This record gives sequence, structure tokens and C-alpha cells, in this order.
Amino acid sequence: MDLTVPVEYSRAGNTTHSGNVHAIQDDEKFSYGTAGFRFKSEKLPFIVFRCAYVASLRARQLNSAIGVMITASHNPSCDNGVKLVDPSGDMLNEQWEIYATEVVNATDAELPAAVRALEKQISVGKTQLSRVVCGMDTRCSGPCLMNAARAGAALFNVQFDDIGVVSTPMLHYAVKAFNEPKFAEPTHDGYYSAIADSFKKLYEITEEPKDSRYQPKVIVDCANGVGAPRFRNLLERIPSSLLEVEFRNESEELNQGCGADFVKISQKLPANFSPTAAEPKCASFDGDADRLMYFRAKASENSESNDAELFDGDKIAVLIVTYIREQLKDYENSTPMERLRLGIVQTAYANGSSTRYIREKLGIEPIIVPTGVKHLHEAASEFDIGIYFEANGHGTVVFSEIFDRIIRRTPTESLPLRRLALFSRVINETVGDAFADLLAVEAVLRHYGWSMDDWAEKLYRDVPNVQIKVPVIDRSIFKTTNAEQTLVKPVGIQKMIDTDVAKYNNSRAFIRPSGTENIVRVYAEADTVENTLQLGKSLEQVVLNLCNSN
Ligand code: 16G
Ligand code: ZN
Repeated sequence: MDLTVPVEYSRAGNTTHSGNVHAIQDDEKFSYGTAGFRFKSEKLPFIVFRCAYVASLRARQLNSAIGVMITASHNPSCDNGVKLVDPSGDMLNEQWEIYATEVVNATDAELPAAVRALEKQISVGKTQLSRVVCGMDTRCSGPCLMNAARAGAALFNVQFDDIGVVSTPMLHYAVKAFNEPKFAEPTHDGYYSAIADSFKKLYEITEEPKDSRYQPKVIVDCANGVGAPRFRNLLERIPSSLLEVEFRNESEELNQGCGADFVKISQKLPANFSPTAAEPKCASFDGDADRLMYFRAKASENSESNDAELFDGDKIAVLIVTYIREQLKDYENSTPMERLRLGIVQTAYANGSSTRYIREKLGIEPIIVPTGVKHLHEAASEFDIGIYFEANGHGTVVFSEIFDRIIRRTPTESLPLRRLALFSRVINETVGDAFADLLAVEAVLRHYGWSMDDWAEKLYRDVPNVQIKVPVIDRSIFKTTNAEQTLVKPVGIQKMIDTDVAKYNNSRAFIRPSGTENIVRVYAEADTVENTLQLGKSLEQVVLNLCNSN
């Protein structure tokens, strides 16, 4: 194989979309983090080139389509990133994260040897189905990085499919569709129509309660990202009498003062949403539309207050599990012997009230795993119906083959089971998907005839909580265990956290290093807003003191 790397995609000749050369020093190291490689966009051409090469090798190994997504999600527009997607639409296998890291970190001189070493470790049989499927978000560095990916896949002559500007979940969906033709057509249209048709059919067989307070209208904050054009495309297939969507934040600065991450962390209304206007039901996507956060203006005596009341990933998860359980009752009553296993997966960021509600009211013991979709997805896949959501709005439901056979493929007269089958097709089970999740939430709210007030009052109320980012020089000194809820290093800090937490009622807190930024995150919750802020501040101080003393 000819391993001639086009000079613009070598470390030394790394060329940005503006045409500048941004050489990368040999000793600069990169690692495949929670969300792939994510840096300032000028670092990325050689990384994307090498990742696409790794993707093409994996595609040959598995004789399948492998995905490459070019996005930095909710990060600022000057950043970009790349992550690889496995054939079933899941996150990349962990061993291959290591391979990708090794290949990216080789110097230009070491690259041929690194590539040959990797090729030796895998066996390649038939390759006629191998292809690299690449999508990008709306960042202006995207097209140049798409070219880098095309060049990387070309090293092996692996077929390259540029599917253009898509949300991250659309790319995951397309990869699965390329590999499993029965799943869906691997095109934008295939994705839109599969989801929209299921939504419309579900709508038809759902009778809205007589005293319904449901409103078929949502105002969507698109984070000035890919959600704006692509969700508009999807909605062309859904009559506005079923669901009316008003779009905001479509074409200004990406993720600037808006988007799901901004709303979640600041608990404020995003740009262009007003506390005084009658905007009863609002939702935010993040830049690549794999997170969804519902919100509305928080009732306040101060008409200038920009505070938002959040209906976050936990609220969405509890709403969805309530609905699924209700639909399942028919099945459980008719076949008490063969139960479908239903599970809920959360992270340490889940609001304590949601975890208590799931445990005490729904009688399900939630599984808590470390942050990052791959951990949640993996744990949820152990169930026949696995619901996973991060509080930040990333989540979905995964369904087992048993579910597929019993619920989707067995003809039935039972309305609840038909609803459940359709609901499972509104959901994008490859990964959290803001569009699919929004349609799923609307379907459930309409089913119950619920307004936002109902959603807020009929399930559980959040305990006050706060998240604080503390910049640090070296986050690697922080090591956690117990799904990131306990700090084992630096030694002694966990004791300080425990002492602080014990001062408040209904309180919980943890400190963990971010997997995506050079910061440490403090999370705290307690019985009142004041106590929560105090607890958060005092833990922030613990980190600051530690950093100052080092
Ligand atoms: C990434 C993860 C998200 C996680 C976040 C945590 C994926 C697709 N995305 O956005 O799941 O919540 O990182 O960031 O895995 P942190 O480690 O900086 O808190
Ligand atoms: Zn995202």
C-alpha cells in the first residue's frame, strides 16, 4: 500500500481551512476523549486525516460501514472535533480508541511504522461492504476537514460517502442503515421519513384525553447549529396541525449564549427568549443536536429575571419511562411469565429527586455509571428496554432483539402495544437525538394531555442544584471511583467534601475532573437554593486551595 500522506495533512504541513499552515510539534500529544478528539480547529486536519484512515481500516476489518463525525458539539465555533462510529451506530470500540490515539500521536516519520503495526494486528477478509461514512456540523472548518477525511480513507481506497451537514445522531443512524438495510434507508430522507412516519402513525392511534391541556407548539432554540436546517427538513414531513415549531437562534454565532449546554449550566433563558413573553413551552438543542433540554421562564416576581425552569434529561427520562411502563401493562397482564426487562441508567449528575422518584415511586433501581454516552449506552443495552439520559439532555432508549420480536414484529390488536412499537421507532436508538427525543416527548405529553405545569407537578420536583467549573492546571491529579461520586485522589479531599455535605439537609455533592476540558467540575445539591450555592462555593474553594498549595 502506498502510504504517501498529502503534505497538507501531515503534522508538519497541517493546513487550516483558511489556508494557513499550523504545524503540530512532534511532542504534542492528543487523546481520544469522551467525545473523540476535540480541539481548536487548526489542530484538526492531520487528526481527521489519520482518524479517517483508522476508520477505513476498521471498515475493512469488519467489512462494514464505519462513521466519521466532524463536530465539536456545544463547544465554541472556533473548535472542531472528530469521532468514529461503529457499524451498529454505537460509539467506537474502546480498543480502537487506543489505536486511534496511537496513530494520531505518531510523528510524521513514525506514521508508516505505526500504520503497519496496526495492520498486522487485524485480519482482513472480504472488504466489498467496507466504506467510510462522513458527516459534519455547520462549523466553517467542516468542509476542509471533510476533505481531510476523504484523503485519509483514500489511503486504502475504501469507499467514502460524504453525507454533508448532518446532526451527530443522523450520522449514527446512517451508519446503522448502511450496515442493516432493513433498519432504514441510509439517506437524509430515509432518516426523516422513518421518524416522521412513526410519529404520525403514533399520533393517529393516540386519543388525546377530553380534558387535555396539551399544547402542540414548541419554541426551539437551535443553538445556531445544525438543528436549524435539519429539523426544518424533518418537520416538512409533519403537518403543523400536529406540531407547530417556532425556530429561534438559527444563524448567528454557534452556541453563543444559547443551546442546551448553556441553558443547563446557567439555568438561564437562552438569547432571544424573553421572560415576559408568553412562551409556555421551549426547548434547546446543542450545536450538533444530540442533546435536548426543555425549559420555560421561571415564575418570578422580578420581571427582569432571566431564570429558566428546566425540564432536563432526568425529567425527560422519567416522562418516557412512565409512558413505556403504562403501555407495557397489557403485555405483562397477558403473559406474566415472560417479562421484558426495563432499566434506567443515569449518571451522578442526575437530580437526587429524579433518582429517588425512580427508586421509590416507580420501583426501579436506577443504574449509575460514569459520565459519557458510551457508558450509559452500554449499561442500557443490558435490558430489553434500556432508558438512559444524562441530566444534560443526552439520551435515548435502546431495545433488545427480544423486544423487537415480541413488540415490533408480533401483530397485535392491543393499542398500548401498537403504540409502544411505534414509539420505539420515533426514538433513534443508535444515540441520543434531540429531534427524535423532542417528538417522543411531544407524543407522550399529548397522550397524557399534559401542559408544562402538569409535567412539572405530576412527577417530581428538582432539588436545587448547581454546577461550577474550576479551571486547573492539571486535572489528571483528580481520580474518582464509585461512578465518579467519590474522589480517591488527591487523598483527603473526599473527607472535606463529606464534612461539607453533612452540614446541609437533603444534600449531595461530588467533584470530578472533566473528560473534555482542562477543568474540574463541582456538583452540589441541597434543600434550598441558598444552601446549594453555599455548598457549591465551599467545594469550589476546596479545589482552589488545593491548586494554590501545589
Ligand atoms: C461529552 C459526552 C457527554 C458528556 C460530556 C461530559 C458523548 C457523545 N458526549 O459531551 O456524554 O456528558 O462530554 O463532559 O459521549 P465533561 O467530562 O467535560 O463533564
Ligand atoms: Zn452534542
